[in-house]
Amino acid sequence: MFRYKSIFVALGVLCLATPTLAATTIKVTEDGEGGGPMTLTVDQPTVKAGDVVFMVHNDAMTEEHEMVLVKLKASNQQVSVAEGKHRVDEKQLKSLGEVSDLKPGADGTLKAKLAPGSYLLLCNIKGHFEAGMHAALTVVK
Ligand SMILES: [Cu+2]
Repeated sequence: MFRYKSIFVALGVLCLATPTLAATTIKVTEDGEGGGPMTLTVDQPTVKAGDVVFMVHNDAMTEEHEMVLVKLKASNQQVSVAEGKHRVDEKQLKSLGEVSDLKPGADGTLKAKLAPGSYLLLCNIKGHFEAGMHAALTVVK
């Protein structure tokens, strides 16, 4: 009987440990100074559905950045800046969280549970989306 009990305990530990082990880490690098081109890049454009940790690094020298995670309705959904505002209207989008006010050289993390679909990462500080700060992320089963 003792042997069976040990197996059940071992299974229980495995089940508890699995979610942490399954989390996918996505490295996001942001760069660019005011008035120049800016970038937001991901180290993998396609990941499996489930727990994801975004590790965001601001590689700029003087510019503050942020990262907003948005779920798109479809892969071809057009996202653009509101006319005259130089920012994306976040009310029109489904935001799943963000890393905000990331100082030059700083790091931030965002955890999310992602279902299969199309996502967009963007920096919505005034003018930054237009300067190039957006990247697509595809989540598959
Ligand atoms: Cu930015």
